[in-house]
Amino acid sequence: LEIGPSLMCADLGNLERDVRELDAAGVDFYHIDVMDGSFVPNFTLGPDFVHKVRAITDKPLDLHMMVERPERYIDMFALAGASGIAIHAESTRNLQGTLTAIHKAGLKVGVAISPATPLDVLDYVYDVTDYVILMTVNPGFAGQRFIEPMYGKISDLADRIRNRGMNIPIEVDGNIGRQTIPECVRRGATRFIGGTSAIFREGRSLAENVRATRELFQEAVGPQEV
Ligand code: S6P
Ligand code: MG
Repeated sequence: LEIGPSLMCADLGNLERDVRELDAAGVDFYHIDVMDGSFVPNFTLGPDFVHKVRAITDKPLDLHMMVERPERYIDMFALAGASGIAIHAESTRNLQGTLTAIHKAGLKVGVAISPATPLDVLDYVYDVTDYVILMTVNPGFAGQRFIEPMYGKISDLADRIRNRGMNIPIEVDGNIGRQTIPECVRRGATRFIGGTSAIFREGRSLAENVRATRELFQEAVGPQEV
C-alpha cells in the first residue's frame, strides 16, 4: 500500500522543508494537482511548481490533471519533470489517444474519474492504463467529505480489473484518512492520496502523520502484507 501526499495541501511558503520532511518519513510518491479554473472552479499548481519539486526530491511526481483538453499540455509537463500523468476521462475528446501520448512521452499513465462517472469509460483503455484514480470527492478542493457510494465503486472497479486478469492499482483521492482508509483498503484500493485528512492534519508533524497513516494500513491488512 502506498501513500502519496497531495502537495496542494503543503505549506507552499515552506515547500522545500515539507518535501524534505516527507521524503525522510518515507512517502512513496507525490501527488500534484493541476487545475485550470475551467474543468474545476479552482486554480492550483503548474509546470514551474513541478520543476521546483523535481529539483528537491527523487520520488515519483504524479500529476492529477483537472484541466480541459489535457492533451495540449502533456509535453510541457513531461519536460517539467513529471513521472506520471493522470487525466480525467471527462476532460478530453480523445481518451485513448491522450493516454497513448502520455505513454509515448515515457510517463506512467493514469485515468482519473469523478464520482458520478460510470466505470464503463474505462472499458476500452485498460490496456493503456497504468493506474486509475477514483475520486472520492468532487474534484476541485481539499477538505471535502467522502462520498459514501464510492466504496462500492472501488469494489466494482477491483472486480473489473481482476476479471480481466490484470493488475492495475486503484488510487483513491479525497478525504482519505482515519475514517475512510480501512474500508478503502478492504474494497481494494492500494494507493492513497494524503491531504488535509491524513498527511497535512494540523497539530502533528508531517512525519507523525505519515507514521499514523502507515499504522492504519497495517491495521487494515495485517502486518505481513503492507
Ligand atoms: C481535489 C484534489 C485532491 C485534494 C485532496 C485533499 O480536487 O484532487 O488531490 O488535494 O483530496 O485531501 P483532503 O483530505 O483534504 O480531502
Ligand atoms: Mg488530486
